[in-house]
Amino acid sequence: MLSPLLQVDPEVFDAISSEVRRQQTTLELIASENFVSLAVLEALGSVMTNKYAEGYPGARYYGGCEWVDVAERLAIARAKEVFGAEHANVQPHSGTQANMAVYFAMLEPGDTILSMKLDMGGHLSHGYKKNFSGRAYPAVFYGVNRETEQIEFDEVRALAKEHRPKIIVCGASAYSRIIHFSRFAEIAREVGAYLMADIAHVAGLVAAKLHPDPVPHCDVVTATTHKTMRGPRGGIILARQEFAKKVDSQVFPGMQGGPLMHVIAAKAIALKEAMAPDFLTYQEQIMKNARALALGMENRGYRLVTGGTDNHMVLVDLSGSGLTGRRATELLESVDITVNKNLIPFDQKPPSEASGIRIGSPALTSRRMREPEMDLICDLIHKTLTADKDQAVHAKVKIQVRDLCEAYPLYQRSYHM
Ligand code: DSN
Repeated sequence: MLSPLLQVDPEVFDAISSEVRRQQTTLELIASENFVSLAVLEALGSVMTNKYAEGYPGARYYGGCEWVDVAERLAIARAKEVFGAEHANVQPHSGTQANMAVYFAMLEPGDTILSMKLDMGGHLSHGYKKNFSGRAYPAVFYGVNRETEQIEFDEVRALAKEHRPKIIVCGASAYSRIIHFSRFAEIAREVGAYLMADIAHVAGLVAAKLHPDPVPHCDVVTATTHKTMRGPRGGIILARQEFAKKVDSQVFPGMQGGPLMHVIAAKAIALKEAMAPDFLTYQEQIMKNARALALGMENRGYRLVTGGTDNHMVLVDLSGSGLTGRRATELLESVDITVNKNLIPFDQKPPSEASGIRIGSPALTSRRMREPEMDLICDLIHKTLTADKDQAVHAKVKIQVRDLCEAYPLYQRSYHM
């Protein structure tokens, strides 16, 4: 039988089939990407997408919500259990929207945010001037120490004392070291600020207790479910009970209308998967693989920002290689290795060029690759970057990439694939 999608829309069918092939045949090293389980995929393609459910379980503005209520209640209960949180809201469509709801709940327009600078590892939604967060709220930024390239708590404290922010935001998108939530909490207490942790990147490591836990130290914690958590694309908010009502009312009706119930069902599944024993093994392997990537790149002569990694990502400084991050990304893409260009601390180059690349281990760990494969991948990266325009070398690397992808197959059982 022909797939309904193929019959209705061969162009989109073709785009999806080609994307499946791209994911199967490339080495995915983007630190924020992952491959969801077939169970999560099934929920994302389910009839729950048909349902309007504005409101919360048991208190909706539409009839017929009994089954979406089951899914949302499961997601909420599991989020609270996985992260040990007093309250969870699983409706934000993304991490940025989770952050927006928190700001709406805790700040008035004009209140100051203190957060990590975007070009030192922070995130757009932490007060960047072109993002809603920087337009609605004055933002002051801490960076990293020039020598250690790590967060400097004396700087955070001094800025907090000078600017008296209403909220301190900790958490990063391009930072390969531990975030010490307890130290941020001390400073927040000293200046009477709220503390929010955005653990979008390290949520899976936190859930597995391999990274310090923000929940006891923060008023509110936001996360995405699609990075190390290996769930559907989306956001969640964890909060102390005292902020529960405020947060909920700012997600809906404050910021969003109807929740994406198929995504919420998929979040429930991913959270159940996070409670299974092999999730811990998976997260441990993510960290081992990131350390293997760090070692592999260092052994081949590359400088790593901060000198290494404590989590799932490595920032590689390419300024000694004569390549920009953009050029390296293009070269690697030509041999089917996917990374992203990334600014390094105190970068002299603009973001469109950048002096570094960010590489991460979650996606390839989901394909069950381990340390020897990470070392081989570093070799392939090094060969590609040093061969520059040598087509013969690139062709050889491409074959090795294909062999590796075939040895660690992805999505072999789904009807689409
Ligand atoms: N775009 C994400 C990342 O790549 O880190 C953050 O939202």
